[in-house]
Amino acid sequence: MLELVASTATHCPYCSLQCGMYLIDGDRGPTVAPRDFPTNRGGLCQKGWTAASLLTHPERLTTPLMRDHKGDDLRPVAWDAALDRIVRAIRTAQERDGRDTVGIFGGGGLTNETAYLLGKFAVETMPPVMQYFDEQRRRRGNLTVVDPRATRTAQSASLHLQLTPGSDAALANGLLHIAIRDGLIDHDFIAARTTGFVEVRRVVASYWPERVERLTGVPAKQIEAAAHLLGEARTAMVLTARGTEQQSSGVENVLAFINLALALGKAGRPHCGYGCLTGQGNGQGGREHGQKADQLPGYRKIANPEHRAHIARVWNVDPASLPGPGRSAYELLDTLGEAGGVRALMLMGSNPAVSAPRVGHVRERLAALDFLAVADLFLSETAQLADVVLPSTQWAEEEGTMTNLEGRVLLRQRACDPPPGVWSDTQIIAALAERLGYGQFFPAEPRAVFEELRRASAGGIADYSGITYERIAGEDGVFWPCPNERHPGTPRLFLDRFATDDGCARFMSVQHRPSAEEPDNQYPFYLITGRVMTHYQSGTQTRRVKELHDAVPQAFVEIHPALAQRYGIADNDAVRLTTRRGVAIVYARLTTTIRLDTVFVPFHWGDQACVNLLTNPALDPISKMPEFKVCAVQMEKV
Ligand SMILES: Nc1nc2c(c(=O)[nH]1)N[C@H]1C(S)=C(S)[C@@H](COP(=O)(O)OP(=O)(O)OC[C@H]3O[C@@H](n4cnc5c(=O)[nH]c(N)nc54)[C@H](O)[C@@H]3O)O[C@H]1N2
Ligand SMILES: Nc1nc2c(c(=O)[nH]1)N[C@H]1C(S)=C(S)[C@@H](COP(=O)(O)OP(=O)(O)OC[C@H]3O[C@@H](n4cnc5c(=O)[nH]c(N)nc54)[C@H](O)[C@@H]3O)O[C@H]1N2
Ligand code: SF4
Ligand SMILES: [Mo]
Repeated sequence: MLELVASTATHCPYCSLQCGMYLIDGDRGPTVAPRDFPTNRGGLCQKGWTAASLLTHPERLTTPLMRDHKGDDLRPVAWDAALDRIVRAIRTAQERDGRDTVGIFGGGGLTNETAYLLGKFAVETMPPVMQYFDEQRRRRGNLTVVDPRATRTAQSASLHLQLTPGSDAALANGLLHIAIRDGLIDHDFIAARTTGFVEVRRVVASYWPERVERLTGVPAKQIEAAAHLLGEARTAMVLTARGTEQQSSGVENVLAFINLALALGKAGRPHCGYGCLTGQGNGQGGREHGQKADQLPGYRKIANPEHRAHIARVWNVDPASLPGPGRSAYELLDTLGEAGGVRALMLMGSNPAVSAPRVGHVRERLAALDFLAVADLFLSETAQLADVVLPSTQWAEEEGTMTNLEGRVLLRQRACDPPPGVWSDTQIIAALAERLGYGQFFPAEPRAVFEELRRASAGGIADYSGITYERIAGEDGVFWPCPNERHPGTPRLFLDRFATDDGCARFMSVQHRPSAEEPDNQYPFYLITGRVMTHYQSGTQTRRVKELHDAVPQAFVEIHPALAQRYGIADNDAVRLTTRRGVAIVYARLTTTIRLDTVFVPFHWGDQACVNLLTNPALDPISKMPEFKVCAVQMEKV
């Protein structure tokens, strides 16, 4: 039984808004109530409202599970047996093939304390440290939306540009072309605070409206209207989320939109700027403190000698013992089990058997590992493949901090006891470290971890050294950077200078290039992917909440009725979707809100309904973000 301390002020376990809520003790188990907090002002979405039901869910893992040999069933075992087995597997892989053969893969839902420890664990004893890419949606004000679908957001917008998938950079260049042509740009700002404009102006000169209309499918008149809406607004923000970024040209797409914001002088002052919205509960904090394979705590670079020396001092180790940059998420998954690649993998808070691109291949790679350990709340699709499964505490059962999409550091208080036999992620990491002989470096208490994180981040870009649990609780969160306890925190970055050596923002010229896979005779349509409101990520959690399951019980494909008719497909028909990677079966949902040349499938389901069986793992060359958003598909009625 759960023992609730009382009604406790906490935050939603899911997305990066980190809405404020209370967890309340009730006769029929725990429930939540909304709490006034700057990001949600007392509101919650349906996922937030139902979040407490997972704390007492009957399918919850409450004991470690293990299989002795591949092919055996998972059976309950004691913690000692499970942890010893993991440590043996790590030692075996490292002794035989070197330390690069052990991988760590974390998720963006973990607390700062867990992310920091996990990063240190891998940094210290095993590269490559990993983290999944993540971000978030929140768009307000006089709104222009760029999306191939007329989503609810798009329908509420003043202007919706329903572009061809993968044509974002062309659109941004076209908007800038018009802004220059019609005298909307801010010459003073460009001169005082940026470099590189001349080159970009030369490049966008060839993006005249009629050409951009051909490339993007957006009528030239609408592009002109959007340029004026943005250029004439007193203040404006340009925000991107996964639609623009999860493409093999994602970085260029984002740069093209940043060029636009800079040229209009809509950056480096209040209520203006470019923003990339992180998505997972702690997608922001995770990347600040060590989950990405090229980073160290405080947004430091693993390849920078000064940064390495600072972290090595805090950790009391030789800088040379810190690994070099690791592989990106998909590159790691793609080579699992190969000779010289990762042979033993520890996963915490991530479900790549559903969420990774080209998931059929990823499932094969996971199966090819010598050893896989997974720490999760439920027996996720990935946990089902593991040799050892460890049961972890949920949000309300462990103290810790999260950093939301604003860069505001929040405190998630412990509101109830975990079920007996369930350990927190920090306890698990500390216990493994102890068995590996590094116990003194890995505190299991979140507060002790946070104290060390403060010191490790000191002087970095994401400086947390002035932030304490008490301040966060007393001040509704504190914004980094916050270099000392008297510092108020920094809600706005870049007011005086940008984060470059000379303080000037850089224009970067970008050309449109097509997606890695464009439609052709065999695969005639664009397939785009994304989310629905009532489900979260790989669905491990939300598919188990009755209200959320009932709202959207299964995967579907949005098809324009005119297109569906030609394929003899009616609403709710089973549809077979095929790409060069694989086949998925989902149900038809006919809607006029989608383009005629495009179909859309959300990614929250596993098995044959998993859209990632279809997606293209083509990576952006710089960010290594997979092209989740665009590939070519054919379809037929089953
Ligand atoms: N309900 C719910 N909320 C969530 C999450 C969740 O799983 N469920 N996850 C959280 C996380 S981790 C993240 S990262 C965020 C993601 O937040 P968003 O990025 O807002 O969500 P997505 O649905 O992935 O993609 C957004 C839109 O991109 C569009 N799109 C597809 N192709 C293109 C293209 O070529 N160009 C453009 N411009 N748009 C395109 C899709 O039609 C889709 O509507 O959401 C966070 N919030
Ligand atoms: N086709 C397609 N694929 C996508 C995307 C897309 O738009 N389209 N979006 C991508 C994006 S933006 C993201 S962020 C990823 C998300 O991909 P993942 O991070 O793999 O998805 P999650 O469902 O968040 O996985 C979290 C797992 O950790 C468990 N968990 C939750 N909290 C905790 C905790 O505190 N401790 C532990 N140990 N476990 C916990 C959950 O039960 C769940 O099984 O998916 C990506 N994949
Ligand atoms: S899922 Fe996101 S928007 Fe919904 S309640 Fe939780 S934090 Fe708020
Ligand atoms: Mo994400």
